[in-house]
Amino acid sequence: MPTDVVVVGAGPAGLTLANLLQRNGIGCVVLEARDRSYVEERQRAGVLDHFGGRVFAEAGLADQVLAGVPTQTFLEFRYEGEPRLLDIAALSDGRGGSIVPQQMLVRRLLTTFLDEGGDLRFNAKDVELHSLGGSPRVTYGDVSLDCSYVAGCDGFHGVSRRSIPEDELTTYTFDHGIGWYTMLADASPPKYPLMGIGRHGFAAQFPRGPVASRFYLQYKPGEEDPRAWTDDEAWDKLRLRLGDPSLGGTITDREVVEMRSFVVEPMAYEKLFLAGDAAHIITPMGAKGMNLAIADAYVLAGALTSAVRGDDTALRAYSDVCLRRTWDYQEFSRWFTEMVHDTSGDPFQRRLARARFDRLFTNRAAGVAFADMMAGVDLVS
Ligand code: RFL
Repeated sequence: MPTDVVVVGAGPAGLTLANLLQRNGIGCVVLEARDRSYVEERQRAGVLDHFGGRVFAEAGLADQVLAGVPTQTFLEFRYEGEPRLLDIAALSDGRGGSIVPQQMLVRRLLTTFLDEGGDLRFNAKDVELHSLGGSPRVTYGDVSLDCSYVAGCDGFHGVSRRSIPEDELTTYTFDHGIGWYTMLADASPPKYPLMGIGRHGFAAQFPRGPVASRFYLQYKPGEEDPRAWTDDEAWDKLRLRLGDPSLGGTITDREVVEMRSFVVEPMAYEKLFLAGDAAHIITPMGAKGMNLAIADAYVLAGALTSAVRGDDTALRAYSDVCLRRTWDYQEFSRWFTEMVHDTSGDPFQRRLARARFDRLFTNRAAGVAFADMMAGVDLVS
């Protein structure tokens, strides 16, 4: 039996799309390369912005997805240890985000989709896309699925983007020249997402559920190797940069994060549409990676629904609409990165970054513009 849409990948993009299509009565099959426990346990992002929350509320999924999650109101910065609170909710007319660990969001979306009769196939190995310009067919193992459209939601390393002829795509990449080392720890979460800025380098502590925190430490690529740091050394750096001598706990996961950005244009080829990390990677500054994936899925769900019902106008505009938001967020993330990292070591640049930071607290319009980007932008309306 042919289906309307084959969704490749069951991360935030694929699962958001699948749930929205299912709610709209559009047939879809989700193919996921990994097993269920891997997908449900992969810990990454932690903030759902206000726009992302609205996507689920509009679809009638608020109870399933957002129940019991705390609202993000303040951001705390410590500049050379001195605390400054930015009231994101007040500066954005109450459009605060929610603290939602990515694995919790994924688990809830997955359960909702399956409980409502969704077709999700784990361990779908060696997915291949065929006849994208005609009647698309997706194969894995000895299974073959005919469909009208394919949604490539399989992340940066997935098969979807690689199925597009190279000369059809323009790729933009940017290396931010900074190293980030991230650790998950059994350590009480901070009251508010916390960032330390100063001459010793950037550090951050973000809540990841009631008893865990994700930490970030800036390092100098080429000069330092954080993988050689002992946990005690990492804690010393975190205590210094975050101005909190009481920090400590068991580190359960360590990872080097590539501080790079990537965008591919267009986000569509024939009947294949890319969403989320398959089309763009953004640095974690500003917490927009998962939110961009959800925003793409929201636009794509509406466009595919109209196309299946006979009007493909929105589908033809899909890539342009999503790229506008993508570049807007890339610019914000870069701007934020420059403000909180001492990348150049140049004293003049450091003073510029300080001026940019101070303006958020002394100039309401600057604070409002920042909070607006944190809340997420609905470029469609
Ligand atoms: P995902 O989450 O990578 O999901 C893709 C899914 O596709 C599957 N897959 C395939 N399935 C079938 N066939 C294939 N050939 C396949 N190849 C892959 C994979 O198994 C997977 O299940 O992409 P998606 O849905 O686009 O979601 C994107 C987000 O996951 C990502 O942007 C964020 O996690 C980025 N990110 C952060 N974003 C934020 O908004 N705030 C943060 O604080 C934040 N912190 C982070 C992050 C990413 C991190 N890492 C590890 C890259 C922290 C880290 C450490």
